[in-house]
Amino acid sequence: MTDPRDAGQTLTDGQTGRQAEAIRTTCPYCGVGCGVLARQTAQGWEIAGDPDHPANMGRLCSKGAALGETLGLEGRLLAPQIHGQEANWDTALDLVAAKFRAAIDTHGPDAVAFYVSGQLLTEDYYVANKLMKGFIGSANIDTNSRLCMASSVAGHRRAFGTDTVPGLYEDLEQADLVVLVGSNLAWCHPVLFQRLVAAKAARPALRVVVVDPRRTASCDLADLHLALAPGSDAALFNALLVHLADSGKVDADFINNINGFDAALEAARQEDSARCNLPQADLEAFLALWAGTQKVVTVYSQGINQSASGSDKVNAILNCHLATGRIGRPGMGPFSVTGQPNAMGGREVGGLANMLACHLELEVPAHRAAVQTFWAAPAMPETPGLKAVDMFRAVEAGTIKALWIICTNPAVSMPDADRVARAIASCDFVVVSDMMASTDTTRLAHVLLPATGWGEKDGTVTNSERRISRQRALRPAAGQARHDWQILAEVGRRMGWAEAFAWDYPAQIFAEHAALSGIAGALGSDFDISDHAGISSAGFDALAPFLWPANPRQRGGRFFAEGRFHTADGRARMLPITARTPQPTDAAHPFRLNTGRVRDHWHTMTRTGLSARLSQHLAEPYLEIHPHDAAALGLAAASLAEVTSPQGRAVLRVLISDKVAPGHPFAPIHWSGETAPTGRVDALVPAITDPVSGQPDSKAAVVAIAPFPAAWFGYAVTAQDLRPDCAYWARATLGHGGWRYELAGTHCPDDWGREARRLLSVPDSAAMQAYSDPARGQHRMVFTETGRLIAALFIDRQPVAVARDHLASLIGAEPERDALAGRPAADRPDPGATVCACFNVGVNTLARAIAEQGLLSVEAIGDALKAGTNCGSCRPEIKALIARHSPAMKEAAE
Ligand SMILES: Nc1nc2c(c(=O)[nH]1)N[C@H]1C(S)=C(S)[C@@H](COP(=O)(O)OP(=O)(O)OC[C@H]3O[C@@H](n4cnc5c(=O)[nH]c(N)nc54)[C@H](O)[C@@H]3O)O[C@H]1N2
Ligand SMILES: Nc1nc2c(c(=O)[nH]1)N[C@H]1C(S)=C(S)[C@@H](COP(=O)(O)OP(=O)(O)OC[C@H]3O[C@@H](n4cnc5c(=O)[nH]c(N)nc54)[C@H](O)[C@@H]3O)O[C@H]1N2
Ligand code: SF4
Ligand SMILES: [Mo]
Repeated sequence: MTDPRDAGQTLTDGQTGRQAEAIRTTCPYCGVGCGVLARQTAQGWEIAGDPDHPANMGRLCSKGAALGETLGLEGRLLAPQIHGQEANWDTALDLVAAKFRAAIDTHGPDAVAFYVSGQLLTEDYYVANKLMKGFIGSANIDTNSRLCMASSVAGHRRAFGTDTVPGLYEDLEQADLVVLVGSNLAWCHPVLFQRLVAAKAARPALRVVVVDPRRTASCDLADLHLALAPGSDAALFNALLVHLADSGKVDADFINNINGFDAALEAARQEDSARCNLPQADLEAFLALWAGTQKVVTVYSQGINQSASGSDKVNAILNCHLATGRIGRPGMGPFSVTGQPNAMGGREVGGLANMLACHLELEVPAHRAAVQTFWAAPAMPETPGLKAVDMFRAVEAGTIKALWIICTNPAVSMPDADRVARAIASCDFVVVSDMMASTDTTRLAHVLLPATGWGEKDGTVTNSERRISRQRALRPAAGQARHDWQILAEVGRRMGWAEAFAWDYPAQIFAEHAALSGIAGALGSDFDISDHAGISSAGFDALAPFLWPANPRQRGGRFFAEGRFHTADGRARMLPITARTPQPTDAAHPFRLNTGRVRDHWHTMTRTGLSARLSQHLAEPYLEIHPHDAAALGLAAASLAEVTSPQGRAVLRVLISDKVAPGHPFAPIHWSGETAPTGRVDALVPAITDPVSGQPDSKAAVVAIAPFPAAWFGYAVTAQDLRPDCAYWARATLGHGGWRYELAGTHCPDDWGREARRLLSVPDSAAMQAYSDPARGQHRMVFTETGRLIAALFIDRQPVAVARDHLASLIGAEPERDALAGRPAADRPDPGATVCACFNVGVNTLARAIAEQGLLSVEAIGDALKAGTNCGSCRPEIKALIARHSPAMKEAAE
């Protein structure tokens, strides 16, 4: 194999003239797909945005910028394990092949399943799909994209005949109106959001509307925020369709290319937009703006997809773009933004249980035959396999005898997660491939296989605008880790299919996929990258980012402007949509729980959780709840709430905020058994799915909320990696080998000194300094060994008030006199929770700068403190702080 480093271009450091080699690669987090330059320095990997990558043109968000902090070996799975014991690769792979073979021979091919991920590279994904669908002969391969993109895929296929995203990122910049529906672009696609921010700054006439029941950071840019009733989006877009028809905005020429216009309009007329619960003036403003603006892009994401009627919501949006012909032209179109770095690539290789490779259809005999011939496959399934929720139900029922989970953490991220974890635990044979040793899912595996991670892998990913970019290895594999495609191919060979799985390099897999796409293109598929069918290893190493399609008929560009679609008659389909109400709340479960993401964490935090910077923005699982609800429930700010649903239970920190509507609190999805065992929100979420797409409704669990009966609250710092034995704990890394813990318990011990040693596993040899005020329930204990602080625990009857970062900074240090005071000396003020993760600027630092130095604009703060000047994701929060802390604003409010 050629050395991947050969692909790195030599770049000159403009400032110093120093020559250093940077490797061009792609960020492994969100679907924006930013280009990254990684350069090795004496201090470690220096990460920068690639100025030549068309997705980001040099920008990175906080997560991308912190990639260098996640490249250590901490927590990595470095060797295969069988039943928890280290094993060699041959033994582990032989066992996997034998167990899958035995299950298939005894119970048939549908007795096995793969559950994979939109974070796999296209080459990994292609091999998994080929092994299951072509050789094992079952379609039981599904992916976490079922929880993410399935409704968009279903909506696209119903409307266009294929799963095609028609537009490009530059459409957001060229539009006169951008509508963000169920998308918190500011936090979840930050670089694309920053492109929109820049476009609006350059051209203030560009209008932005946010449609989200929650007032998110994305609303900072919005001219109009429609805080509609949860789940009512289809009614909104039905109202829009009626308004478009009644105001003469239907494109009479374009609808000649569409079937179903009349029925769609008729259904829309039956709708009552009152269910959106919007102020009439706002609703009318939105309808008029959308109707009156030719160049409109409607961006949508999980607020649409993750719903029991997500596919219908997607089609309600597509209907409006089709009826007006506002699709596939500059500045116009519906735009489903993908979540994971390779959600799009997974759709291309056919990773969903109801698809074949290259956008071909499993249930179309000619498509099946073409793929079977190309693969020389012994057996191809004729019917779709089990979709994620059904797959784990089959595992629970015992009909799946062998399960292989790759690059995803379903024990945390699936709805009804406790039940899913139990199902996995009950399965006869479970293989998990992950880069990390200890996750809620790896804990349940019989065989654990170490996978290479970002920085070690070579292959391609496709971003939200259909751009295929290379991920390139920066360094050798950690320990004995192997690439996912290699592991899968090894098992394929051991199951008897040596020839079909004989690749040596990822370039060969990419070339095979590209060749198959040419055959698919001839059958009418939109996904045709046959330009690259003959690519060499060197060509693959040097491959520059490109848009698909890439074939002699079409290279890049948009789809559908000419009104030709991939259906049998070439026409698009508009669907009659009837809005459906989400699962109703009831007296026992009167709240509807919304769930989603925070700015600086990625999913179950196995990687972003390694970065102290990223862990300081929001360090704990929380429940964002409206002041009226909090008052009615007797929930104090910063106390803990116990949230229960028919499925399970969670304990979350109370964050009182009018950004959420009464009755509709929000909780983030990122915490797991590793970081906060009672903070797993998917324990609460029911497995209700969209009947068309099979995507779960992750945003509308019905729950009850009550104050958690805490007898004490605690804050601890320790040098050890612990799982404290108490009713509530959540932890975050301090980066320098220490951890901070938030704790709570329901019973007070007699002796806090002894209890502190037990909770924090403090050795008897450690000396304790303590302060106690039993009347107020306050106890402070600081433990030292050879004069250095190894642990500290602060206890209070109320949520603990302490300078958290100050205490954290003392780990490993010689404790100063003020360690017990819980706050730093006056000359070293506490920076507070991180707001700007790029430059590590805390909330207290910002508040002081605003109040004392009178810095009253985001720009002034940037000049003084650098905060907000890199990725820009924290600018909305800085703006809010200015509003809260500036003396002028305070006066105005008084
Ligand atoms: N920081 C960060 N970024 C990420 C990720 C991450 O983990 N962290 N994950 C990536 C992945 S895989 C994905 S899929 C994307 C997801 O990106 P987004 O979809 O933007 O993120 P979410 O926070 O899941 O949900 C979006 C919004 O939907 C709203 N919503 C809830 N119910 C409704 C409703 O009924 N109607 C409407 N209109 N809105 C509703 C929520 O209030 C929320 O603000 O993010 C990607 N980017
Ligand atoms: N309630 C609720 N639930 C949700 C959502 C929601 O909004 N609300 N969102 C859903 C969505 S959109 C998504 S995408 C899912 C995400 O949920 P998951 O996919 O479960 O989350 P991750 O933490 O990204 O899991 C990826 C795993 O793969 C490992 N890994 C990383 N790189 C590699 C690699 O190269 N190879 C291998 N083999 N392993 C690797 C990581 O260590 C980690 O354990 O969550 C879903 N669940
Ligand atoms: S926006 Fe951030 S997380 Fe997404 S690809 Fe770019 S740098 Fe990575
Ligand atoms: Mo996702």
